Amino acid sequence: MSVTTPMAASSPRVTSPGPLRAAPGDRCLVMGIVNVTPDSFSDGGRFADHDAAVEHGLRLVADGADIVDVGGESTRPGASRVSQEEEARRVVPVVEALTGAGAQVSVDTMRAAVAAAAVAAGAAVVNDVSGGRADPAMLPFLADAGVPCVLMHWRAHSTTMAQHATYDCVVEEVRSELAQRCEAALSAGIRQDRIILDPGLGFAKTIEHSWSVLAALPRLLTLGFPLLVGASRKWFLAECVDYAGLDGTRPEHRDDVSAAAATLAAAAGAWGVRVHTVTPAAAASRFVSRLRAVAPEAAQHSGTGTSACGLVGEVRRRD
Ligand code: PMM
Repeated sequence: MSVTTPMAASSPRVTSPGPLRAAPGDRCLVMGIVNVTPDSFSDGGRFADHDAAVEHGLRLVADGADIVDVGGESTRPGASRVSQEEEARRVVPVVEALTGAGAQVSVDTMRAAVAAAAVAAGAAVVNDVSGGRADPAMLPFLADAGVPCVLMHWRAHSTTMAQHATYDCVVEEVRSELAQRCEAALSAGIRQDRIILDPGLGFAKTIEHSWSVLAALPRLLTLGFPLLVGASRKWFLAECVDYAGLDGTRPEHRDDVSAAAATLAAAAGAWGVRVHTVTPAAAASRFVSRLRAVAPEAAQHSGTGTSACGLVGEVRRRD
């Protein structure tokens, strides 16, 4: 693959993309989740109704969310797709109401048409879990609209993604496939400073894969792009929840360990964390930011950003 100018793990944090309102002091941004779905793994059905979704989004902002991520299609393993019309019907009015109330909103969609409607309704970011792979119209739309976008590591739709959880070295393959998505985005005309990457924890990954990727965030940061990390309530965290009578099989019982993951991600230098319960992540973000103020290197990984499997691919920076 192509030449690179990788960001050294000890260099300054990659900052907020384009026109997005950064978290003050450039601390790790907290993205609160609003799933306007009947079937998401963690909160399916709770906010499927418009008013409940808007109320929840505003609650997340009051709790300290810097941005609210509104999605209308479940991506839990095995989930089937909803129609474009139904997805737009679920998300667009919620995006409109939340932006109207002053919230900064991202739209979680793999469809360019839904993204376009949400951006027209005020969304400031498009969060495409397929990294532009599910809909060929997505990258050209993003280039044209100029909105910041999250490109997540993704191999297949939810119905079949478990079959794609095969890697020789998960960290290097995720890194290389993210680099390829960056190349595709840049070739489509998306500005470099509009791109945010996400390793896609739990997507086409076994429990062990997700742990390995979470442990290697500094390596992924060497691609030189802001990184969003979505560990919140995911199944791979369940094994840590064996205390205080909590039940790890229940997603809402995974909030404490999700907060631990958010702290780790912020300390590694992630641009943002995507979470269901905002207050502990807001605290983690501020904690790491305060620590970084006295010792920038202490709050950031000081390793080399290399991994045992060696280098697979790089992104050509277009400065
Ligand atoms: N995870 C889910 C949905 N959207 N978007 C990004 N960028 N990263 C993620 O890890 C991610 C996502 C699935 O979790 P949910 O159903 O609880 O929202």
